[in-house]
Amino acid sequence: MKKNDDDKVSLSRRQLLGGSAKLAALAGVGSITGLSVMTPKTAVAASKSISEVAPGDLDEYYAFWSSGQAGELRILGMPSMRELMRIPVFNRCSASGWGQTNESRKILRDGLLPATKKFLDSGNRGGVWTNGDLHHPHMSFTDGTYDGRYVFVNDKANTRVARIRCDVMKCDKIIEIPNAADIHGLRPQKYPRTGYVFANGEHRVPIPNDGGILDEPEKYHAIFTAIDGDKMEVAWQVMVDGNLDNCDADYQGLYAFSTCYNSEEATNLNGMMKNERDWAVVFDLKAIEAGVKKGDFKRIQGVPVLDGRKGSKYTRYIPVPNSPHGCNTAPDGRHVVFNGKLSPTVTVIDVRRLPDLFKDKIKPRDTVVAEPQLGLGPLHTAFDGKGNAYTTLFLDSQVVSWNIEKAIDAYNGKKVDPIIDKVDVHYQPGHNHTSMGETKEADGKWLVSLNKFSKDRFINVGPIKPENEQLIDISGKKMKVVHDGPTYAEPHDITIVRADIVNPQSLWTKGDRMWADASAQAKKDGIKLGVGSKVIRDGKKVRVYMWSIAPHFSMEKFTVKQGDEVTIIVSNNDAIDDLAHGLTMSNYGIAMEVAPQATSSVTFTADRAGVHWFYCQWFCHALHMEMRGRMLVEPA
Ligand code: RUQ
Ligand code: CUA
Repeated sequence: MKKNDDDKVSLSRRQLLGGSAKLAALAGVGSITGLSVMTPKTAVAASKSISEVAPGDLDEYYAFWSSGQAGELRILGMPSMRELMRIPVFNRCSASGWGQTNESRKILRDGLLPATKKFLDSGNRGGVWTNGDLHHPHMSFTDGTYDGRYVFVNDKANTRVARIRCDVMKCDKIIEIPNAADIHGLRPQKYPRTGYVFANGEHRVPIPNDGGILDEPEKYHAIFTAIDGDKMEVAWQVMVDGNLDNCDADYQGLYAFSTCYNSEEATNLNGMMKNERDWAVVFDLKAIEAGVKKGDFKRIQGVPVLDGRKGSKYTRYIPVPNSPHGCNTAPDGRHVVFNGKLSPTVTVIDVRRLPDLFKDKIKPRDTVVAEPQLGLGPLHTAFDGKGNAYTTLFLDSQVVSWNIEKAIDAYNGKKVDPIIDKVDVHYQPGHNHTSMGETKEADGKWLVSLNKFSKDRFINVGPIKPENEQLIDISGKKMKVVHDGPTYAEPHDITIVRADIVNPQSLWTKGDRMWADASAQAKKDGIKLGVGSKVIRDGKKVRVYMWSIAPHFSMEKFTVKQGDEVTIIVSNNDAIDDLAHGLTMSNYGIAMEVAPQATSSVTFTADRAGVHWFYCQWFCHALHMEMRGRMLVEPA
């Protein structure tokens, strides 16, 4: 039996791969697997790892992993650090047909600005973007903690924000952000709920950016955007001074924060700024909402843009040492940490001082309650919910743990050292993240350091190396690196969510809005999806409706004419866990997944005459290989 044979092969492969750390840990086996670089000392450490999730056991956390320029979102299990799934978002995916199916193309295209659509329709660009740069995945919140509804992500490459539905783990909305350039920092509102998704336009650009301006920097602006996360529409924007980097929200629903770098460059030409420091910008959400209500904005490209530059009632600029990067709100609900990057310090403010700041009763620097010196290149800070913070030191290749209260005491002149521990990481960490760490339920169990370089930590795979995501046990006083995890280009940031919060479905729900267009068209064609099996000719357009039950397509063959625009709509009628089908049209460049109870469709021009086999490319049955049919394209 084919199925059994295949199972045997895949099992032994799986055993080999899954057990490779253990295998390598056994002296003498290293040479067989080619992992002879592993020293006995690390081998012992690996075999004792408390992060091991034994075969058949399940992880405690979902970790949503960005992939940078790869453009997708990934799900890893934690603490095993096993990669569980890839969710295509801004990329093209060969396996699932993301970027090619009608359903995904609608999502990739609908939220683009008219000018971008026009651009993508010209010059053989294919109508949708096929690349993206996904930095920051963050789950939606209710009442200060994750709620399992959505994960929001940014695209720095093409100025977009996307939303992933956690019920089916698919992207359902992508919008392009007008007026801003290159969305970087992204965080959801924590309280009362998401609510807003805050997004930073990193690069300053002329508004409007129509080619008429180059060397008039005073006409360049950076834009802070609040997106309505339910509707996936821009709610409002605020124009600020400086370049926006990262952002976060408070636990009270009153303020949002952004780090701002490059202030001198932003202002020296119009002579407004001689400050040696850059800023953290605080946004007063209630004042902004009132401003929007009152009409105190310019409508640019359809969205309200408020003026939040220096002196505005909507913002305050807190001077912090040059080029701050990460921006992290502590789970105590009071402290926000701005990470120095070029300065060895982080700056801590207390949000309870912000009302007085906005009333101008205190100066911006009076909101600062601590500024501990931690080491070289602090980029991002995570928290354990017990009053401690963990900051990555890019230049030192370390993570430093420190106590917030002690840092405050030291700032007030007490002779205390806030630093608890330092641990080497390999190498050059960017983001780090703790389990549940950006919520009020931070549990202080795990920390992941996302290191930009792996260098010698894995067997050499050529000039491009994986990153190294290291799992660190923070349950004790001393941090302990317990696992090295290679990941490909280039995870920036993660969100670690307790498994009980995330409850995806195993089957799609028939009639899901994902394929609403196909349902509507089927209705017009007098067909019920998953029931009808029919070829509809509509002038030069041909619609082929079929369904699948392992190991069959409901249609063994169909005929079209050369030059027809063919749409194939496949519904998977299997209602069994993990029983996905797909359709690949050979030698046509067409492939799509059809998950259990889902419908997928794809449209192409049948401009190549001949017999073309279509087959199912997701292993579904002992007779999976036989699951196929033929399309005849009659010559014109
Ligand atoms: S950034 S390495 Cu794109 Cu989040 Cu800091
Ligand atoms: Cu259906 Cu393979």
